[in-house]
Amino acid sequence: MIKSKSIAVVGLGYVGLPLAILAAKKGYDVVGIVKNPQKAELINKRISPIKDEKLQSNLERTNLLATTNFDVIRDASIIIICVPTPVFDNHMPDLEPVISSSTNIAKNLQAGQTIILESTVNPGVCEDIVLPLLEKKSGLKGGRDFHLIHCPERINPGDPKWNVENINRVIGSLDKEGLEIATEFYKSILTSEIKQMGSLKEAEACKVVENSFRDINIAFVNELALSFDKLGIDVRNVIDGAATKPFAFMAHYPSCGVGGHCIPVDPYYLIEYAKNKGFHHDFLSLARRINSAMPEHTAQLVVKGLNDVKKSINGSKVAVLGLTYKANIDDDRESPSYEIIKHLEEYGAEVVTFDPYLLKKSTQSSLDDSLKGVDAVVIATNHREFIGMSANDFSKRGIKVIIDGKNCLNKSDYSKSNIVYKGIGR
Ligand code: SAJ
Repeated sequence: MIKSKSIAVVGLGYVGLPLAILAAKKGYDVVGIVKNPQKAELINKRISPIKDEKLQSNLERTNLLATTNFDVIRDASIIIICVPTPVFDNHMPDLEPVISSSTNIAKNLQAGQTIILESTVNPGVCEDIVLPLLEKKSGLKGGRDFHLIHCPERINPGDPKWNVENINRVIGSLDKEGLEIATEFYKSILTSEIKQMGSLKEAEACKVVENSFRDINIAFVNELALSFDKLGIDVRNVIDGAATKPFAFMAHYPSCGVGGHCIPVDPYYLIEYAKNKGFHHDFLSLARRINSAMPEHTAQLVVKGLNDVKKSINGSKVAVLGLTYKANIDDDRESPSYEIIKHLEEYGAEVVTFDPYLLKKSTQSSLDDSLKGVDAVVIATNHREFIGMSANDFSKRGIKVIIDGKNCLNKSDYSKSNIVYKGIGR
């Protein structure tokens, strides 16, 4: 049984804030712990640090409090860790946020409390890293004095259908009572299904498997795109054709790269952990190599496109439209756009950028300004503001080359114009 209605959420980002607000809406007394005092102040003033209308309106209607002080967890019956788990440049998992949160929690841990880790980690992190930290710093015994749970987050930024309340969840636990407590908690705030896993490791493995599945499927169609470019076949049409098969096919689409804090990151958690245990994930590693090479492939398409109109990339001006990693959101973590820009500048191009969801990082303040005097345009993110752009929108500005990094433009409109159009595999 849950001991009281008081909950603490460590980390109020894309994962923690929606969860904290939902628990508060469902009648829990929720306190959020953040590193940044300005962020705490914003939330306490009922201002969401994440641009999301629903989140903002829900925050205004709850009693969620934010603080930078870990002492508050002493009064919580359930403490949920929702901190980021990035990877270093060498693709090794960076567990520092999980380790420092666990250490701060351990200093305040009370007998009878339940700790839930929602952050994405490789199998083994809960038992081999978090549990020893909690026990050592608190002097308490996991499974006896406190419960340790893993319930991997499945937040999907910007998704109009799936949200923190209706996405099914899996739960793994160190002990049976903990599993029941966590199940009771999630059932009290979610409308979705809750699946109890056989162990912490099984729950940890679910998340990295889900996202590795997506990464390899994207790599599959990215390789098809490179092949079909040579074969003169439109890969997008073929995928749409294959997708008419009502079973045993799941459409994924090639693009200029795989960004975000999940898909390009999570496979490395499994790759590195398995490597330490003596198994090499050749297939997952190959998928990562294919997807990581797409930004350079896209930059090469710009070179070829300019070459088709007898221009050199060196000294040309190129507009990269879109800096975020996916459409209609303001998140640019691991965005392929930055890799594309890096390659173009290495080739000697002058690059200007515009992203209506990330004006502060754009070099130009408007779409019109970003297209002035450019020789080529790369659509790097399929924002709603870009996908309807016609060939005339570009040709009237004297732009001769369009690289459609998300295959989101109407290709037939361009093939009738004197613009060189190149998509990814089409
Ligand atoms: N991408 C492709 N081709 C595709 C799908 C995606 O190139 O067919 C690219 C996107 O452009 C983006 C990256 O991959 O750069 C990631 O896209 P994503 O749609 O997977 O978006 P994410 O990173 O927000 O992934 C989340 C994940 N959710 C969780 O981890 C809880 C993922 O598991 C979901 O499958 C995904 O949302 C989703 O389906 O939208």
